[in-house]
Amino acid sequence: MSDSKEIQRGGSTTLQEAKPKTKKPRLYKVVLINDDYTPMEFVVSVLERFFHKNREQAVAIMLTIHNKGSAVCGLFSYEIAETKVQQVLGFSQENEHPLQCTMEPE
Ligand code: TYC
Repeated sequence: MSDSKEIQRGGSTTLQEAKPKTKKPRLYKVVLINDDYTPMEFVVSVLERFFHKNREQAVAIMLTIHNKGSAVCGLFSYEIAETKVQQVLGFSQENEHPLQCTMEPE
C-alpha cells in the first residue's frame, strides 16, 4: 500500500494517492526467423493458427520474413509470448521443419 497525502483546497480536505496503483504491463515481441528449408505454406499456416492472421496478412508477414530475415508476428505479455514461442517450436518439430521463433522486449 502506498502513502497518501492530504490535499487542502477551499476549506475541504481530500486524500490523494502518492503513487498510481496500476503499472503498465511489459510487452514482448514474438519474432519468426527466416531459414532456407521451411516451406512458405507451413509458415503461413503457423501465422493463421497461432497468431490469428487472415490469409492475406499471413502471406504478407511470411514474405517479409523471407525477404528481410525476420518479422514481428505479435505483441504479448511475457507468459503469452512464451506460450506462442513454445507452440510454434513444438508444431515445427512435429512437422520436422527447422522454423525458429524468439521473443524480445518491446
Ligand atoms: N525462406 C523459406 C523458403 O524459401 C520460407 C520461410 C519464410 C521460412 C519464413 C521461414 O520464417 C520463415 N521456403
